Amino acid sequence: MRIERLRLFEVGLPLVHSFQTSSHRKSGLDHILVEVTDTEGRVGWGEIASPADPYYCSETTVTAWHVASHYLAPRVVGVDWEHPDELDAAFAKIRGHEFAKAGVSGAVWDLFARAQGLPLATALGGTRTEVVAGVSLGIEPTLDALVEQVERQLEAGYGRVKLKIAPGWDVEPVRAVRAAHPTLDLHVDANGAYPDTEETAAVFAALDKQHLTMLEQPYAPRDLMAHAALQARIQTPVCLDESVVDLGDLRTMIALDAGRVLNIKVSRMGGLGLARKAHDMALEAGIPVWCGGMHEFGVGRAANVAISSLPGFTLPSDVSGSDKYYAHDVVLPPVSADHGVVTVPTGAGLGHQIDVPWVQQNTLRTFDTAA
Ligand code: OSB
Ligand code: MG
Repeated sequence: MRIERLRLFEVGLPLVHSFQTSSHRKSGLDHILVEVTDTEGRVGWGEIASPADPYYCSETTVTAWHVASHYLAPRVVGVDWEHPDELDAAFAKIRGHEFAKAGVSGAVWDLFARAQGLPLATALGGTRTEVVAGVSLGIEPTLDALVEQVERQLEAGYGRVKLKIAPGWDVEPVRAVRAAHPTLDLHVDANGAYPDTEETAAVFAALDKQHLTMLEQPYAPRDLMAHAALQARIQTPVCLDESVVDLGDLRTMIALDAGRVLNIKVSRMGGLGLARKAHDMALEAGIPVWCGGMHEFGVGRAANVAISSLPGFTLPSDVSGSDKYYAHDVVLPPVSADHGVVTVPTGAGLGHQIDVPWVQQNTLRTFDTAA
């Protein structure tokens, strides 16, 4: 196949409920949509879900735009290829910038699946027809507001809740939610906000008594040793997110027993093909995985649903319905969860149409290149 044209659209959408993590608060997001067109006029879409600021990872919307337009587009447009995995090899020459790579290769995967008339999930080797979704709740101003958010999500039918924690907002909120819901599938995510000290060890020892499904990314991303030492001390499985950006990191995690659960984010791993390889390696090592989210618009969200259909994704994924974050998403129909379950689409590619007028109406800038 050969791609003849690649376009980028930086699109801004407001969030229905502002979201606070250990590092910052957001009330709207700008993501970059990628459209590729092949020589036969077939189209594929991907999403670069990079945060605007370098707090989750070192990428930003600005660096992703730069890398996608200057370094990735020239490796895609006018090049003959048989399978999207070939792109990962071409992109490997560029260090890092996983979010930018994931968005561009995601568009190529969508095109590849559509060209074969296959759902993206099937093209990836997915076997599930349904994916169980969980919700991720940000830091709220008060304990009451948090407990109310949890109630609201349980009423919406979700069965797994993840709470963002940060120093000063950890044991108390978890105890409050746990007291209200003794059997809830509950887990916490620190986004690497804790220094590795005796004081924080006491926090994790207290959380270890709360029957959490997992404790996600307590320490700084590169500190695999601190995670391994913690995992040896607590019963709760440690889950790694920011620490694992390539297969080498995953190998280190397994060798050190630095965690017993893996959060696979398509964006963080550099794309669907690499996410699938991480899934295969984790499955082989007996590590259960789930798909994490980056508040994706519908394009990235549909790709997350597709990868979550692979057999090793045995834990609920962050693929809640579009409506949890956006009043009007960029895909039709929007991604929807029914009682916390998302049906894997059976249409070709992502299985959703792009709402092009809505994309254009919310576009902040574009880039266009042709062979
Ligand atoms: O660590 O999972 C994370 C959002 C921004 C940055 C980091 C994370 C998140 C989420 C999003 O938790 C969850 C979702 O998209 O549903
Ligand atoms: Mg996380």
